[in-house]
Amino acid sequence: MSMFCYQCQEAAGNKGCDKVGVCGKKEDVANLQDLLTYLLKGISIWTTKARELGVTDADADLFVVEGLFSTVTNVNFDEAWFTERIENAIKVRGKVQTLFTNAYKKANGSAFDCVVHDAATWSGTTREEFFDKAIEVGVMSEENTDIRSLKELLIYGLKGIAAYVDHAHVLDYKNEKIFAFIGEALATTTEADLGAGELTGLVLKTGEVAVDAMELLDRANTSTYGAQEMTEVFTGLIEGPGILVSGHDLRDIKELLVQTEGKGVNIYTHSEMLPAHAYGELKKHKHLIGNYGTAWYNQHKEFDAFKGSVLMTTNCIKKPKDSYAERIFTTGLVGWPGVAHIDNRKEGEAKDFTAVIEKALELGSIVPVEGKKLTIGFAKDQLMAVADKVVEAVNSGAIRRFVVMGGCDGHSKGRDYYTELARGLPNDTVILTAGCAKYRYNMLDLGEIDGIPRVLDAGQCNDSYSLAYIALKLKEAFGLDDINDLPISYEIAWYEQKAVTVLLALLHLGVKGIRLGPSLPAFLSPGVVKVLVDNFDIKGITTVEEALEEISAAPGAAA
Ligand code: FSO
Ligand code: SF4
Repeated sequence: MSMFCYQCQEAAGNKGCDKVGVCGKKEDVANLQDLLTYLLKGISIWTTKARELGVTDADADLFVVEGLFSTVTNVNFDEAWFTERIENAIKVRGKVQTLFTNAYKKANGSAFDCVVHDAATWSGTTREEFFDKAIEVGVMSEENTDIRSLKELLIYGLKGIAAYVDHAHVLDYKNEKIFAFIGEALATTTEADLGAGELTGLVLKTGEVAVDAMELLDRANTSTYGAQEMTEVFTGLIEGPGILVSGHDLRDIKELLVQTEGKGVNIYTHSEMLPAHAYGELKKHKHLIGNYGTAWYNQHKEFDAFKGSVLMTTNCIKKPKDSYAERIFTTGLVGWPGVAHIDNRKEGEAKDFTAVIEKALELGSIVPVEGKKLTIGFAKDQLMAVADKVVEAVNSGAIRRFVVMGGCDGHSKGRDYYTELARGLPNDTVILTAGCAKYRYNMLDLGEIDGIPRVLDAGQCNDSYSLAYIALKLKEAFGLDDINDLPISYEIAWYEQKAVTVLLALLHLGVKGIRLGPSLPAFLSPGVVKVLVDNFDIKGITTVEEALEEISAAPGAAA
């Protein structure tokens, strides 16, 4: 076996990719990602020890967060990038180690001489050394299947948290407690004889911290760009040069909007960038024209057909086709070998998107396409603004049940389930959604109930906080003691690790009976699945008919 990865829903054979990733991740990159993760654990051993003595290193904390985010599915495929990160990880780790040992000496009057885990000390310089070590420390190095499963579940939950924290950090919002938890959890995975009980506790705690991370990001986004408002978005293309922006980073699109002001270049959102249209500070730019395309997995077809520049701000990037390889750009932690990359911003400055803009101008007008209208903007603030109306509709029986259909989209044929489910849901149900999963049904024209759209779109997967927030507010409004007494069914579609984080957040909030699809994660061992079923009644999807029957038979609020 030359690599092993089973972190996403498209893992080969729903077991794991062991030659090349279904996502396009090559053996070398997969192994370097494993080694980077190992070194992030090593850095975390020292940052955690240093914290116990009251010493922190903000650069090291951010390095860990960025490192985790970079290994999320479909973020970065660049071997050179990971090689450099590994070299830097060794340097960062050395710096934190010194920070700790100095603090230790000061506190204790003697030098620190305890034995530490290999992750905290191992070093290498050559390509061979990196790959030999990567093979030794990869996912399969843990032999106990249940422990491996719990460790990976924990690490994937942390990867999602890291993505949220990194987005918030870009907007200058931070939370020391979250950094401390990420470090402590990563360091704990290196402990010998770590039991299933302790790991399960950490996994559940990850759900709690995930809620904090989502709250932090929500605060960062809404404080910077205003609360999301109900907004109609055009789904076509108009005459003139254009740039299509995908991914999740709002600061990137804001800076691009500012830099294209008055230049005759129109900006369009793709996939998870759709909610940008709902923020006052973004939608005020009149050349933010509309949303084009669907979810990430259709990008070959859609980027091919869109004849302007394309900017990927985060996941999910696929191997660019030759037809648009010269007009696609990456930025932030995203990378694909050979694709032009827009550098990070320098302290106090915006990123420089000149290359993306010049390419769009050089390409000239894109081909206009007719579009429809999508209504978005139902994150927590907009939902709270219509809360009275919603409660009234529930009390009158006009809305009988909500179905949370959040998460991701992907290639799997089984995802048609979500289209058919949405189409078949009774007319007195409302879908609450976030993430790119919505592209399976957001163009179905499902209508309204008393003026409330039947698809309430809270935004990106990163905005799932709004879904949890609304559930808790409804529980309060209806005077319920248990979140499971709410008239809500959960149909979560997962693909990558942020969805794992959202799932853990829902479990932390006490939500039971979640249906997870289109397949259960390959990284969950039968033993861990049993724990989830016994404690949280988690289930996989079966047929649309069965789900519809269950949802129709479930009690409404007025019952
Ligand atoms: Fe989708 Fe990709 Fe947002 Fe994910 S674009 S799949 S959960 O990275 O991030 O929902
Ligand atoms: Fe396979 Fe998914 Fe890992 Fe890519 S991220 S290598 S598709 S399991």
